[in-house]
This record gives sequence, C-alpha cells and structure tokens, in this order.
Amino acid sequence: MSPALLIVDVQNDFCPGGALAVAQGDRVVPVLNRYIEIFVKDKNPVIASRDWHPRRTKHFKDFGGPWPVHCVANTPGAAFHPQLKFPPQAIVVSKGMDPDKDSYSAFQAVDEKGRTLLEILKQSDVQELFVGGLATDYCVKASVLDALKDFKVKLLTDAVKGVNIHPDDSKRAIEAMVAAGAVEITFKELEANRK
Ligand code: VGL
Ligand code: ZN
Repeated sequence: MSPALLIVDVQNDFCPGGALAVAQGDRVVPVLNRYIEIFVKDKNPVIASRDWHPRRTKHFKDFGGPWPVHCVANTPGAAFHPQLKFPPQAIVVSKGMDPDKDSYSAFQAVDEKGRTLLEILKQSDVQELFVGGLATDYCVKASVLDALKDFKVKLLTDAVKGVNIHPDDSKRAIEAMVAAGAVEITFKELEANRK
C-alpha cells in the first residue's frame, strides 16, 4: 500500500493571530512535523495544500461570501506556519484562485505546473492518503470526502483542528468522514504499527 501525506492549509491566517484563526490551530504543527519525518524517512510523498485567494473573490464577505479576508496570495497570512518543517521535496498545491468560486477541497488545488492533486497522486502510484491540517470542518473534511473516491484515507485525528462556528462542527465533520470510510489514526498508532 503506497502512502502519501497530505497537509491541508496550515497557514498563518488559520492560526492564532491570523485573519480566520482556528482555536489552537498552531497545535497541529509539532504533530505534523513528526508525521513528516516518518514520510520522509520512508521516501513517501509529502504534499501541502494552501488556500491562495485573490484580493477580490466571492469567497470573502466584502464580495458577498461567507468569510473575512484571509490567505490572499503572496501575503504573510497565506504563508505556511513558520514552524512547519517542510522537506525540500514536498509538493505544494494551491486552491481558491477562482474569484467566482468557493473551493475547499485540496482536490481542487493544482501545483505550479498546473497538475491537480489527483494527477500528482496517480503519477506517484499512491493508494493511501494520510490527511491532517486545518480546518477539520471545512477543507480537511472536503478533501477527505474527495480523497475517498480514489484512495484509502487515514484521518490524523491528533493533527487536525476545526473552526467550529457551531460547537460540534468538528465532531460532526469527523463522524461524516468516518461514515464515508476514513479511518482515524494518531501518531502513536502509526509509530506502533511500523515496529
Ligand atoms: C478554509 C474557510 C475558508 C479551510 C478555507 O482551509 O478550511 N476554511 N477558506
Ligand atoms: Zn479560503
């Protein structure tokens, strides 16, 4: 089973102090770094998605959408959290560039050559996707539900945090992902299974 790690939207604007901060969003960073270390050691792909918006988009309240301005391309808020330890071979995919659309799933993202996430994963013969990051109730959920169409999915429950506009949103998002076929896993369990 050839695995890959997908790190969803661990960007400054989704962390404390950011424009659309997820409570304790930065707590996922040290845990994700441990997952990254294992994937690098095993020479398996590490992919990071990022929310990468134009200044004017229907995604933002100013233009009729649901969200405050966040993750505007090439601004500090859109940068990955500074403590996230990306290996040089990590692949970055960007989404949310279309000013007329909301897009939450990393499967709507493309790399700098225009390859979609699905194309990248198929080219690397990936069969199993490990998913963590932000936010549990939006982009992580949308990405996992899309991933399940083509891959086995492990949800890194110790490396996700949610927006929780309603207090139970993250809990319900996890239930929906599990009902669709995702399997919950923690770093401890991953480590135990490698030994
Ligand atoms: C996200 C809200 C708006 C996310 C992106 O990455 O989960 N949430 N844009
Ligand atoms: Zn966004």
